[in-house]
Amino acid sequence: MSQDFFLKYIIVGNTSVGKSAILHRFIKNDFKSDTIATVGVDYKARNINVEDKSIGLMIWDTAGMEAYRSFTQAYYRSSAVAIFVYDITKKETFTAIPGWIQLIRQNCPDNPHLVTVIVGNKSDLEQQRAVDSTEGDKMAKEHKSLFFEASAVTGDNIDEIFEKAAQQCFEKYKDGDIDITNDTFGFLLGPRQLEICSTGGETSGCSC
Ligand SMILES: Nc1nc2c(ncn2[C@@H]2O[C@H](COP(=O)(O)OP(=O)(O)OP(=O)(O)O)[C@@H](O)[C@H]2O)c(=O)[nH]1
Ligand SMILES: [Mg+2]
Repeated sequence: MSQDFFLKYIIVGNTSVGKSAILHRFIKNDFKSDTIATVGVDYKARNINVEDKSIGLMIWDTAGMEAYRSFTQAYYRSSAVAIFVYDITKKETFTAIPGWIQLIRQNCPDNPHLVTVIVGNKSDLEQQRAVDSTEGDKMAKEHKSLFFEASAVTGDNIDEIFEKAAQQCFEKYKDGDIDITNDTFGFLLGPRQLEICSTGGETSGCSC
């Protein structure tokens, strides 16, 4: 399949909040209960459609374990979207989110248009809930982030996390906020758009 655009996503948050399970659900529409902690980083890709465009999502899943922190930071740069995950049953994973946001912003200083999403995962464990959804919503508003409660087990809201973020990126692009020639925005032209640009055809939304 030929994409119009590529977007770079990064997923961060404390260990065991379910980052890899969320990505596995998004890519395979499946849940694996026997996952092991991510070592360093993992990478996966999937195409989605936004309006009439085909967008290739390039998604980096990082290890939450402190020991890998200096290694994973190298992957934060040039992201279009940062997804911050906490576990609704573990308060400390939620209070850690502002620190994660600060860390990502420090590493993407040249991208004021970074799209951020806060995700409260494990919404299937309602009986063990330790973070109210209104707290998550409030934090997201404070950080101008999208907010979802989701579950990698049931699949609830998983596609929405990735799709809404892509839609927001595309809106910024259409508004002229994204310089496509500057890779710090995490937004690249795909083969289909490159072809259109080079043949001088329809250039709607194209900045070349
Ligand atoms: N009940 C429930 N368990 C989940 C969910 N998502 C993940 N888990 C479980 O939580 C544990 C940790 O999941 P991972 O996806 O490995 O967590 P991670 O955030 O990638 O952890 P690191 O790679 O160490 O940073 C595993 O036992 C998963 O089966 C969910 O939505 N609901
Ligand atoms: Mg992981």
